[in-house]
Amino acid sequence: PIVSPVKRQLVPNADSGTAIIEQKNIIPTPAKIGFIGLGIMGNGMVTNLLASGHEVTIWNRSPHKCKEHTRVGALKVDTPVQVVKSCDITFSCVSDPAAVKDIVFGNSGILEGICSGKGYVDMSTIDVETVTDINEAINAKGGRFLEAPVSGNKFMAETGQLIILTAGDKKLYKDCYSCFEAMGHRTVYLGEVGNGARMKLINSSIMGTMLTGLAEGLALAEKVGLDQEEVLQVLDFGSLSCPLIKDRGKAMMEGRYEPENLVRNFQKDMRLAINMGDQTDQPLPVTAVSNELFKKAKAMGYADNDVSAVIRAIDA
Ligand code: NA7
Repeated sequence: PIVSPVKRQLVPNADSGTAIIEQKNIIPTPAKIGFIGLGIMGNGMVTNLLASGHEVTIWNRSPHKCKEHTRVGALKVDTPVQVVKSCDITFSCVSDPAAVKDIVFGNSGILEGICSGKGYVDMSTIDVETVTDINEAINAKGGRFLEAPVSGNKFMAETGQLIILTAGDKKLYKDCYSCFEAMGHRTVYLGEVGNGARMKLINSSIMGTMLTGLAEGLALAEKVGLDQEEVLQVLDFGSLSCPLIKDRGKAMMEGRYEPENLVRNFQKDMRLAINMGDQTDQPLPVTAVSNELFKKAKAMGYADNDVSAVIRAIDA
């Protein structure tokens, strides 16, 4: 894959302890940028696009989420098609395949405005079939399409640290350079449409099994009378020292589930990864168990909590 070069100075972030904030020096593209979907991830992405000097037009299904951005210069419109009509490149980051289909194929959707010369970049985590259908529909109207799902969380979106997994129109990938620089730490180009979704779902299935393994270990530690904080310290001394174990482990231990990644979105990723395994006859027994635990956490009322709440499905 083509990977964006690391050419920025990295400095430790004193507030979070584990994270790193990049010193960026971005020259914003003069292209007009649109952004659809101001959820946890989209909100941080738009903040960084605006902060780096991009001209951004926004739409969100619930309009109140636009307020913060219009105050600092974003233009707000009333429908997805208005975003596409007034912009050269439109990004989206919404919940799931159904949401992406709504904004692309629905009334006043992206398809009504896309035409030759315009680009559409979807950053949601969806399945290969949906992303392929969208690519075909956009191309049939003369538009260009790039998928660009992201690996990361709320903090990484807010600090422009996302890992961006692109595939599709190569020229559009290049045209998005300053936008990806603003939103991400690394951008990877993976070739044909579908490879972004594939890479993202594999990434999610590995993270999901790590999260449920961590939750299980911490629950067991409590049962056998070990201090969970000491368990996390011991993990941090060795090869399991990483933000996922450190930060999510602390959240699990303290029972703080303020969303960095939502349980409902993450369970969707696990479900889509399992579908991909089904289609290729690849057994995914570990992902399947992990998916059941995220499903249980959802059923227990933790859908809108952070993924660390999956520990509730284990110690319940
Ligand atoms: P959130 O915080 O749940 O945000 C989801 C966004 O998707 C939010 O802007 C929603 O609008 C929007 N949405 C959901 N359904 C629709 C439909 N049907 N039509 C239009 N807009 C919709 O998720 P995250 O930001 O954490 O994650 C976004 C993606 O990145 C997801 O694929 C993750 O897996 C990775 P609302 O504000 O509710 O009106």
